[in-house]
Amino acid sequence: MPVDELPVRHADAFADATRHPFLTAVRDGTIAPSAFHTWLVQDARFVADLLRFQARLLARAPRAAQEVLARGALALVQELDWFEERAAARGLDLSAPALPATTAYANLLERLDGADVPAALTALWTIERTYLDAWSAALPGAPAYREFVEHWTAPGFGGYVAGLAAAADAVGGGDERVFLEVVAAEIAFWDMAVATR
Ligand code: MP5
Repeated sequence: MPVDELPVRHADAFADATRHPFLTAVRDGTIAPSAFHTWLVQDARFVADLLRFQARLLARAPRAAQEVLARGALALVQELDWFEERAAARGLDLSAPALPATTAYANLLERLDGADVPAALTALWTIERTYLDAWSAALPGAPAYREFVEHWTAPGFGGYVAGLAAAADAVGGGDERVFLEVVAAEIAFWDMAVATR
């Protein structure tokens, strides 16, 4: 099925990943700074893990998917710079150890390295689509966190997610099991940030 049907078909799970209390609190400015900092440090680790997954996917992707994946990989490299700047501005140590949800998500990505290309593209699209919708729910964002909300709600990001959808659909993506696994990992990631306040 087209990947865009997956969040419709699994609306409750998708809502849990995209309407999380973490995001409401970022919108309202009531997020505990320690919870936000936990998220930031762990998300920087996640992005490094995602870059590894995406580079491997690029290496085995069909010709038509190469450009969107290569552009996305460069965006991840630049995002790692951005995380380093944001962490430095807040005095955060990005070398802090991975928490269990981050490790579990990294393990899922490693497993998806071994999945077929349609499944892996569906996973990548799900990763990005959940972030697009999740941060959109936090708009406009409390001033202290606005740069993060703007980062994942910029028009260019929506265009990237649409490009990934086209790439996944072109190879017959839309694997429901993979979608639900990624959505569960996203929920656990938000839960982790809030739980470690
Ligand atoms: C993304 C992210 C989006 N940064 N963190 C999690 C836990 N899920 C999805 O990926 P990107 O590449 O930062 O847009």
